[in-house]
Amino acid sequence: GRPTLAVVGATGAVGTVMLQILSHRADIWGEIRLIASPRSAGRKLAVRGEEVEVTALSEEAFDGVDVAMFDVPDEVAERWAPIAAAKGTVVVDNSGAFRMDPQVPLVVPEVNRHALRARPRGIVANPNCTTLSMIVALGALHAEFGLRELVVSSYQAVSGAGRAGVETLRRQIALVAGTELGTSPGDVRRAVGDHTGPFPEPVALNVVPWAGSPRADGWSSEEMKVRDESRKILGLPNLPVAVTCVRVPVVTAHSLTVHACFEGEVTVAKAREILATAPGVVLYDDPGAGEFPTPADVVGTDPTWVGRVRRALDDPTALELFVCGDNLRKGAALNTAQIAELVAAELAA
Ligand code: 11C
Repeated sequence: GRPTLAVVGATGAVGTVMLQILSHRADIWGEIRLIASPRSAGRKLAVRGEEVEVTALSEEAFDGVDVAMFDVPDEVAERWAPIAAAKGTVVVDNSGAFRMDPQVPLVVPEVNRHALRARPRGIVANPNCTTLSMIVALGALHAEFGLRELVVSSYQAVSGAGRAGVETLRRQIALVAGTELGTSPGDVRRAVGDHTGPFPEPVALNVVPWAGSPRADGWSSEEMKVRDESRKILGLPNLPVAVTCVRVPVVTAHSLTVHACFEGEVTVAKAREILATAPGVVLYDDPGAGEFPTPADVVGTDPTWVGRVRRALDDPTALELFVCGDNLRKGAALNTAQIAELVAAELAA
């Protein structure tokens, strides 16, 4: 029969998008079981046009499950993914718990699909949404030109921090709307008060150069993830990567500016040809006609959008790009679903 899929963390920001995606993609699954914390058990959620009751996370919840897509906090994944895997379920996990485990492949189907085959722990990891928002475009350029160094800055949407991130931005926008705030030091912070949610500073009328938690020497966890995960996905363990992660007042769709250095000289014409034909990438790049991707247009779409392709003025081996992708779709739920579908195809073969 057709494989059974479990969605673990079905009620979260990413889980909600997972259910939408499962309702729109080719219907390859038999049962789709929805699993969440005991707090959400008993709720009914729509998937494939049917109401499905949410089951509480437990060992028995994985009985007969072939593939499970996890979107839960790191510590929940750390505990429960091995339990599911021990029952024979292939786990596709979107937490940070296993991404850098050498026994766990970190997969982006358009870039390193081959890595999926070796999964001795029965777990496959899905990259962080910021890494995913640029890596499909970079993978295509790397395949042709050979990547040598990366310098990136992110412009991250608040939904990367989950429902709480979105609620925080909406509340702050309501507090500053129609005011003259943003004209003297600290006025936005005073208006927003304690309502900074998961962010260290106000995000409305502001940009915040911080995402995640502190790591050594002033780096953030999010910056380390972009560096470590890019290296692993591209198979370039020593790639020099400099990252600055910044939160911006956007609901959904992460953007990045990219300075990518290659092995030899590059041309914009060749780069455009690669990006225009790469699966999963849309080249939208005609600034003279006002055409470049922005989150307002990219949200809700599947591809990685690329614009502003230029050759560095001072280095004929380097390209500058602006990339933009929906952090909840390709950045999380869609890539997870793509991996789960590849696993299902393998199990059927
Ligand atoms: C954000 N990318 O935008 C983060 C959230 O490792 O999957 C996702 C954290 C992760 O805040």
